[in-house]
Formats: sequence, structure tokens, C-alpha cells
Amino acid sequence: MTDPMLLNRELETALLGLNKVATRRIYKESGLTPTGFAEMVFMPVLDSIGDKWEKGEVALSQVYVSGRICESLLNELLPAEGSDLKITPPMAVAVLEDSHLLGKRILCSVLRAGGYQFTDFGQQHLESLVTRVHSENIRILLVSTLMLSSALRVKELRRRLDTAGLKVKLIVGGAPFRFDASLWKEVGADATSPTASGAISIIQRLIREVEDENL
Ligand code: B12
Repeated sequence: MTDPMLLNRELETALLGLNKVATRRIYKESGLTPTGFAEMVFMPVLDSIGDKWEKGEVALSQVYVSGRICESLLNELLPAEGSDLKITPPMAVAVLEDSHLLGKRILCSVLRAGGYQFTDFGQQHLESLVTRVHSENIRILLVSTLMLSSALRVKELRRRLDTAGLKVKLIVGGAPFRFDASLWKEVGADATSPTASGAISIIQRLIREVEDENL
């Protein structure tokens, strides 16, 4: 495997140069799996590009195209469907009041690769999300947010689910939860993970908890 620091520098140059061909070549030469590349290379490089945008060092158009290049490469590389689906309590994935979709894309691939059955609710507003959780009897909900304002909306989501008497295990993730390690507790979630692949062990634990509650 290429030196990770070098890999990240090369990828950042390729993305800011809006060079998709170089991005694909860097992936191929990295020797990493698609999920490994997404978590170890795309994520830190996009964090760095986000920081540079905040400091006014890169244009929003560069952030936008970088995101689009990563998205299109991930769509090519990540599996669309898994096999041997496990029977689990009803589970769903959603992006809450946010347009940042790459984290959810990776999360869905990891869950499919792990053989988990779930519904992808896509982008949701709080109201519609509560309605779908209710009507589809969801017991485990994975929520991705990238804007801090959206992450804070999870607190209201928790309140609304509790008020409606819905027993839902809530797993949250996305940049605000990576940057503030206690935010998930503050918004009333049951768990978080800094990576999509970290969600698997959490889900296994929460499935056992839901099954115990059903006894
Ligand atoms: C690419 C990007 C965009 C793209 C999004 C393209 C797309 N289709 O997704 C575009 C250009 C559209 C965009 C727009 C905006 N963006 Co933007 N964007 C980013 C950037 C650079 C990267 C995000 C990303 O895709 N990262 C890669 C993915 C893979 O990482 P991830 O989502 O964190 O997911 C990983 C983990 O967190 C985890 N995970 C994610 N979800 C979940 C869920 C669960 C349950 C679990 C367990 C794990 C998990 O798994 C993944 C890895 O395995 C971030 C910088 C950053 N630090 O995040 C800014 C950032 C998120 N954007 C920001 C802003 C401000 C905006 C805009 C408001 C800009 C504007 N003025 O218009 C708009 C708002 C859009 C909206 N309404 O939602 C800010 C948010 C600041 C804040 N405090 O809220 C950031 C942090 C940049 C910054 N440093 O200021 N953006």
C-alpha cells in the first residue's frame, strides 16, 4: 500500500484540480478496498478540503465537484446489493435535513455487504421521518447528518419519537459527531461511530437488545 500521507496529498491535488481520471488511478494504485479507500482516504481528504473552504482557500465549486467526483467513483465501486440477507428487526437509514449524502452512501454499502436488510429512506425532513418510522414500525434507525444544525435536530427527532411512544434505537453519524465525541449523548441517540463500518458491531448489539425487549 502507498504511504497514506502521500496518498492523501495526491488525492487532494487531484480533487481540487477536478481530475476524475487521476482520482480513479490513485484508488487503483492504493491497494485498498472501496470501503477502506472511502474511510481512510476520501473522508480525511474531504475534511481537509472543507477546512480549506472555511478558511477561504478553495472555492465552493471545488468542494462541490470534489464531492461529485467521490460520489461517482463510490457509485462505480461499492456494491448495489448484498446477498444472504439476515432477518433483523425493521431497520432504516436516513439523512436528516441535510444535502450531504456520501456518508449515507457508504453506510448503505457497508450494511448491504454485511447482509443486513434495511430501508433507505434517503433525505428526510423531521416530520416525514417520524411518519415513516411509525408507519413502517422501524426499530433501529441510522441517521446521517453533516451540518451541525441538522445534527442538533436529532434531539427534536428523539423527543418526537418518544412522545409518539415509538421504541426506536437511534444510531447517529457524520462529521458533527466525529468532531464532538459527546454530541450523540446530548441529542439523545443510543450510539454513534466515526465510521460507517463501525456501525456493524453497534447494530449487532442493538438487535440483541430489541429482541430481548420483544420477549
Ligand atoms: C462534499 C461537501 C459538500 C458537497 C456535498 C455533496 C454530496 N452529494 O454529499 C456540497 C458542495 C453539495 C456541500 C454543500 C454544502 N456544505 Co458541505 N461539505 C462537504 C465536505 C467537504 C465533505 C463531506 C463529505 O462528503 N465527506 C465524506 C464522507 C464520506 O464523510 P462523512 O459524511 O462524515 O461520513 C463518514 C462518517 O462520518 C460516517 N458516517 C456518516 N454518516 C453516518 C451515519 C451513521 C449512523 C454512522 C454510524 C456513521 C456515519 O461514515 C462515513 C465514513 O465511513 C464537508 C467537510 C467535512 N468535514 O465533512 C463540508 C461541510 C459538511 N459543508 C459545510 C457547509 C457549510 C455546506 C453548505 C452550507 C455550503 C453553502 N454555503 O452552500 C452547503 C449545504 C448543503 C446542505 N443544505 O446540506 C460545512 C458544515 C459546517 C457546519 N458547522 O455545519 C462543512 C463541515 C465544511 C466546513 N468545514 O465548513 N458540501
